[in-house]
Formats: sequence, structure tokens, C-alpha cells
Amino acid sequence: MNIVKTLTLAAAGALMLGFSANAALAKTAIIHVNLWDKNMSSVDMSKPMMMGLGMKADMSKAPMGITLDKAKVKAGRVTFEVVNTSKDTVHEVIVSSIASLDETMPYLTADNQVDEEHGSHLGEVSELEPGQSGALTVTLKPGLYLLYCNIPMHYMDGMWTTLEVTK
Ligand SMILES: [Cu+2]
Repeated sequence: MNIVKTLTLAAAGALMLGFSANAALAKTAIIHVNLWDKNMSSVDMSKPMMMGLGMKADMSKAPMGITLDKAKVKAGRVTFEVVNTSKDTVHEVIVSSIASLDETMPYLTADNQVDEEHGSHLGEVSELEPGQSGALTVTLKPGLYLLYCNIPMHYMDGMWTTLEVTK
């Protein structure tokens, strides 16, 4: 169901139940998420670049990444509006809470993927084709969050960023 329909139904439901429409249409902070890559034909996909969270890599060398239009947002409902701006590569974004910027994510070396089952997985926009967009709404508490792409190798090639949620 698309978000407009969802909001309309939520508002109608709230009115029938006697709540104010304001409560139903609780404010959502919008964060624009750009999933990007540079010339993928020059990227060696045979071995990971070891550019994950907490690895202190030079992120300016990352051949792909996730860029947010804001690094901080207030706690509450947050909608990530995600666009895959790659010309040729599928990307996705997963939202996880993390304890610190030095944290090392659980990793499945054989699969070259973050172990989603053992992290705190709050939601995702999975597998967007090049040029495709999607959205995810979550309610976030104050703290640190990691946004990453879990297409094999992409996380270790630098496809992640962090978000701070304030009180
Ligand atoms: Cu990716």
C-alpha cells in the first residue's frame, strides 16, 4: 500500500474513533537518502575493502556510499525517502541501532554481508534497481543509528553512514 493511502486511511480511522486528525498525522521528519556509486566497472568486487563501521578507513576512497541530507534528527517518526542513483547497480538500505561509532557489525565473511539476524534491524528498503526509489518510516529513540547496504561486499566497500537521533 502506498504511503498516501496509508495516511488517508489512518486519518479516516482516527476521525471515526474520535481522535483529532492532528494526532493521526503525527509529524514525520523526512530524511533524503542517496544510494550512490562511482564507476562500478573499476571496482574490484573479488575482495572487500574493509571499510566498515569502526574500521577507521579513509572513507573518501569508498567507491560507493550512502549520503543523507541531514546527519541529525529529533526522536520520533522519521521517514527515509531513498533513491538509488546508480546507473547500473542494485542497492538497498537497512536501518540498525548501534551503541557507538567504534562498533564492529557482526559479519558473515563467507557471504561478504553484515549478519542482519544478529544486529538490531529496524527496517529496510530492499534491493532498489538503478534509478528506483522507496521509503521507510520508523519511530526512532535518541541514539546512534547505522544505515547500510547489504548487497554482498557493499558494506565493506564503504556503503554505510550514521545518523544521530537527539531528544
Ligand atoms: Cu549497495
